[in-house]
Amino acid sequence: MMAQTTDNPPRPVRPEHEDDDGTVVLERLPEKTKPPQMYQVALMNDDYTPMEFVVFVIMEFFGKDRDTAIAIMLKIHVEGKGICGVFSKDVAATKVNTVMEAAQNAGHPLQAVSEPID
Ligand code: TYC
Repeated sequence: MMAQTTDNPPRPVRPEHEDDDGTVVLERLPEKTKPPQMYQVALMNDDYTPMEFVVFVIMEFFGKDRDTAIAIMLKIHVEGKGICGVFSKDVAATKVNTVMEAAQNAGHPLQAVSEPID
């Protein structure tokens, strides 16, 4: 059995009632497991990171083809921010770390953020 998480607390059990023959019946409501909270990873625009490095990051760490990566990079450049993918909390955090480490190693100020989505 999976461990209970705070996201999916035990569902209430209906008040017990007695059957016709006096048997006590405890009826559990059907389990409804909510899907996990998902996180979008976005890159932020800055004035210094080369466009080609951003394209490389989006292709390498988010699995996008070159045309898609260019489109996302240009959206970030124009609008200030762009979503590169949607992941579970842990995977999103790892993506952010991976991008930030690659940027730092290359000497660029590129920033990545993870944000919960609806
Ligand atoms: N604005 C940067 C430039 O003109 C390019 C850039 C795009 C930087 C996207 C960061 O997330 C970014 N070189």
